[in-house]
Amino acid sequence: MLNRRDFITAAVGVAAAGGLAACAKEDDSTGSTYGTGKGITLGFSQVGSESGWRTANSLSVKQAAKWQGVSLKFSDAQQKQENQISAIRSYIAQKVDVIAFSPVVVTGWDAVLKEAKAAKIPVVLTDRSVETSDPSLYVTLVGSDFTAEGERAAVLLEKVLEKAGHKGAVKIAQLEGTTGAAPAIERAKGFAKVMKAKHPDWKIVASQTGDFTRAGGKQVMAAFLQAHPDIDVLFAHNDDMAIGAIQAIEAAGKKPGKDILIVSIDGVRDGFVAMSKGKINAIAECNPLLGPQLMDVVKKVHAGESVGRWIKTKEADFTQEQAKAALPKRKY
Ligand code: GYE
Repeated sequence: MLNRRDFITAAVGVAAAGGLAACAKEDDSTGSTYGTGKGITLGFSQVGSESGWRTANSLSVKQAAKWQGVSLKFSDAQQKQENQISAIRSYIAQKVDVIAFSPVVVTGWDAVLKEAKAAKIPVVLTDRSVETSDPSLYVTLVGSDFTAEGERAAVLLEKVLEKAGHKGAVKIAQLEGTTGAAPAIERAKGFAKVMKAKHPDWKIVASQTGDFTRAGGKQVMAAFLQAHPDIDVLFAHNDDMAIGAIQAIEAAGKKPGKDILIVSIDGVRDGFVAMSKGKINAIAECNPLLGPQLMDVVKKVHAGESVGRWIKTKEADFTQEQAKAALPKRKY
């Protein structure tokens, strides 16, 4: 049986898929009605430009705002919380109608969110969540279930190990996302949950942040390989870190996807390319195309309509065979 939240999630997923189809037909359309956001000013504070996922996400937000006629004030915080806090403060000072932001880390937002509340400006979280003692400080979160993504990555690893004919203990290196960020915390948690429940013979022998970047992934993986030359598996919290790690693995004279099996999360184009070359073994998708859903929520919130507390994104899993077939149609 579908509960109400599942039903909404499924409906949103279908709507999002429909949006992509419309996008292909109508060029810059995002699947929502043209111009229906006119008169709304949205202040949006983006995390940064750390990954392929983020590039696709920023573009999706900008295109959806343009299509729906929402006047968008956009700023890039370069992965620094203090930059996001000053961007939000400046949106409050400019009296925007709605504020949306993708919080770089989960903690430390209460003060600025209270300022927004005092100014009666609703706040919508997008992509990442926050930890707060007062849930009334934000209206809703539009984004993925990161714990589920971590669990899906572990289930994909089961299949990858089986296909590779790996027997016995599994030594895993984990490249974590930005320390304190919701996707880093929750993806690690989901993966560990499956490990604990089903795989006493899997062991995380090294785990460190690569800050969701290629450079970080490359540098940390090089250090992992020095300290643990017998690593069997890399679990990377995003494709960009996996791609950086692939360079370090090759530089160490090993074959990524064979000597070291790799599972990551996101499903950006370069991740798909690496997968179709056999260098990444499987990817749990995290959909960055949140713009149309975000604008729909912004319009509702502005109109005083109620929205659910968490509007989830629908995602898929991909193996190497599926990557080859999906690559030509990949949008980001
Ligand atoms: O997986 C990663 C990005 O918050 C879901 O942030 C996002 C993550 C994404 O840097 O590539």
